[in-house]
Amino acid sequence: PVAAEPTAVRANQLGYLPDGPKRATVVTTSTAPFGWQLRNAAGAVVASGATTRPGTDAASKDATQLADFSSYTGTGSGFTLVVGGRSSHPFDIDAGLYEGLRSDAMAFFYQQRSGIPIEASLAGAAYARPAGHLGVAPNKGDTNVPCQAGVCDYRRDVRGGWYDAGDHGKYVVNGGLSTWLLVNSFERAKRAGTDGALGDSTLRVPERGNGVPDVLDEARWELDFLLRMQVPQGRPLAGMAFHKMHDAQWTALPTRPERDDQPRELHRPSTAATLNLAATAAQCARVYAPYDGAFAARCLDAARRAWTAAKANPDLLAPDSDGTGGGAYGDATVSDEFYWAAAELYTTTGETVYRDAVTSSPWHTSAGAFTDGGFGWADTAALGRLTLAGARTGLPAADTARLRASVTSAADRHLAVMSGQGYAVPIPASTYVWGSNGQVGNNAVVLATAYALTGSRSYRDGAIETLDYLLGRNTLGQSYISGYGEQPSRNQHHRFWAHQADASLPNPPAGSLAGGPNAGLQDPVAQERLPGCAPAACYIDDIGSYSTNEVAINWNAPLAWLAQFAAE
Ligand code: 9MR
Repeated sequence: PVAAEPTAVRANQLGYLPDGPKRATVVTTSTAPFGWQLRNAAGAVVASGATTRPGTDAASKDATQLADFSSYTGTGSGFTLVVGGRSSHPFDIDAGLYEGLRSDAMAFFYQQRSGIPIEASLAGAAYARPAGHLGVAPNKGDTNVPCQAGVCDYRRDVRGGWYDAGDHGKYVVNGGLSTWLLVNSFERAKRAGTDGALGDSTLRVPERGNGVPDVLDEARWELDFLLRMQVPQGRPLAGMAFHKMHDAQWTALPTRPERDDQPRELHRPSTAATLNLAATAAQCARVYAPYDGAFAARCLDAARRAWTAAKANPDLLAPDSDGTGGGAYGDATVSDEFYWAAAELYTTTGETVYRDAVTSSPWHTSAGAFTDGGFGWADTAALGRLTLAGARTGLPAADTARLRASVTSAADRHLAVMSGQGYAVPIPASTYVWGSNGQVGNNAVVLATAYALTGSRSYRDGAIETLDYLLGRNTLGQSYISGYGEQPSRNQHHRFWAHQADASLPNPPAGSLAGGPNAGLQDPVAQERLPGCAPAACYIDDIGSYSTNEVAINWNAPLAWLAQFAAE
């Protein structure tokens, strides 16, 4: 019998780092090894070897083999990997490979800003737009927002922040998680002594040149919004955070932010949002202290008040049913948010009350703090672990050692999941949920944190290899990051970057990560176009497929974190 020739060679379409892992996936039903050749732009073979590890990839159902050319350390552009007459897309091998993505993945946040004009000089002419939601007609504004009926009898100024995703909602739990990731990326880099690359005037933000690291300027835009979402002193439920604010009804697509005419409403406070604010504001107090003491003090005060309010109101759960005009972000379990908030408050203050809350939490010792599917806006215990494991706290040395071991054993699990698959994805086949690319990124953050804690090369390689998946080494040959690779996502679901719906509008800017394959098929386009898909193939680059192809701050945040790590 004739061995089945490969049908595809899937590689990172952007490329590889000279000192990083370099692997590609060969799609073939043959179990016999093939020779592979790495060719330079002139077509000359610069390295060669044989494929290994025939098997079936559970998430895509593809029969695959592996080509590993990690030992090649030359640099250049226009390389291809050729296997049995099939060629990969061309790619670079370059130490500066991730510089552009580092910048673009962060610029996504500037472009998602509400309440400020997006400047052509920073974003490019196609992406410039007037400020959204400042009370200029037809906007109803975010400056004087009423509550939903029965929630409160006053109005709040909740301007600013980032739009969550393709919609114009602003949700505290998701905003907090995303802010935490950006600030954490800076805290990690600072500890590693590589924060200069995130310093002042390194990003395209309007605050560049103000003496504050630009990543902290960007995160502050959201922190200021999150602080505004706290119920003020003297009101019922003072110190709690409103769960979210968004349009009364879903707007059509496209709708430019400044043309949204829906009423905006505050939804009732929740324990989850309050603890999320407590955690993020406590992290703010710690990290911003060297740059802006007054702001750090404001953050700490807000964090303490949020903690106290959540302790007094531990069961104000956000329901899954509140999804008209905006996402629900429902969460029935908040013990993990209590743990995360306590961990941040303890790390920042060292105070006994927070230490006791940490050590008495079931999440302090639970084996379930890290999961294969990864942390997320509803599952935050891992964030507390990551903070405590990386910090110098007053916890007993044995306790800190145990926390660190929990991070490395989670990272070991992710590595095992990767090596059990054809495409080295750090999530199992059963966890291709809404936003799976964000989960891939979050698990890569755990891997990179394990590297920071141990210096062990396998964790660094694992974190970097996850970028291969996001940049095209997958069953669809799809780069999920706009502007990067030969077959990038172009039509992510967004109300302004909506070229597919209105040719006068732009496509998403470079560096925007699509939500990714979602086996749940939770939108009409996915349901019509993707029936019977294997989990990793449940993706379509169509603006209507919001459950596979939206963008979101909590997905671009781990991408920005990771691109920064890889750029170092
Ligand atoms: O990321 C959210 C995902 O975990 C949920 O399953 C999904 C359905 O509730 O909502 C996702 O978040 C969306 C939010 O509700 C509204 N803004 C867009 C978000 C990304 O699709």
